Amino acid sequence: MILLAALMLLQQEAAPEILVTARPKPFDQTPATMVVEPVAMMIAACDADGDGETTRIEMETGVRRSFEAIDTAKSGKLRYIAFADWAERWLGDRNALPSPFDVDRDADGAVTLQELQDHFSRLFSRFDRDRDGAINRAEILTIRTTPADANGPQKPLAPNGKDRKRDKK
Ligand SMILES: [Ca+2]
Ligand SMILES: [Ca+2]
Ligand SMILES: [Ca+2]
Repeated sequence: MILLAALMLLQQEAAPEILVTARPKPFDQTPATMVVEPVAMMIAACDADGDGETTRIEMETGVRRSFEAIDTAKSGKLRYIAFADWAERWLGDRNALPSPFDVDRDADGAVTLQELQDHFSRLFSRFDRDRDGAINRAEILTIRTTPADANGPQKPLAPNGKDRKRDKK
């Protein structure tokens, strides 16, 4: 009996070695969050031929259509209230970026189609990372990598590890 008990004790002591081969907990990995900015969503929606990529021409056509849908009086400009209507319809929220102050380059209180096209042209250059003249879905994704330990996500890093402010304009 004593011998048997001693054997069982030995087996129990040996048991933890098996646990060493266990896979690490999933939460020890770093989760990535994929999001799309409102303007990027709009650019993707301008893909007219359905090939999953938006060319500059497709974007310009889509931006003009979006502008004309709000500028029903055909005045050629959107005052800031009308611009908020435009943002609500096409970006999903009246306060979604870009703000009218960013787009209205001559600060005359209204956004012309040309000012809007110029702004989207700058956005196009920013999103078209491989410079092939078209924006694919991978290029509009913003991937946020958040370091996490067993207690959950920690302080977030800059998206893609880059300084987004530098790429803004
Ligand atoms: Ca296309
Ligand atoms: Ca203006
Ligand atoms: Ca591209």
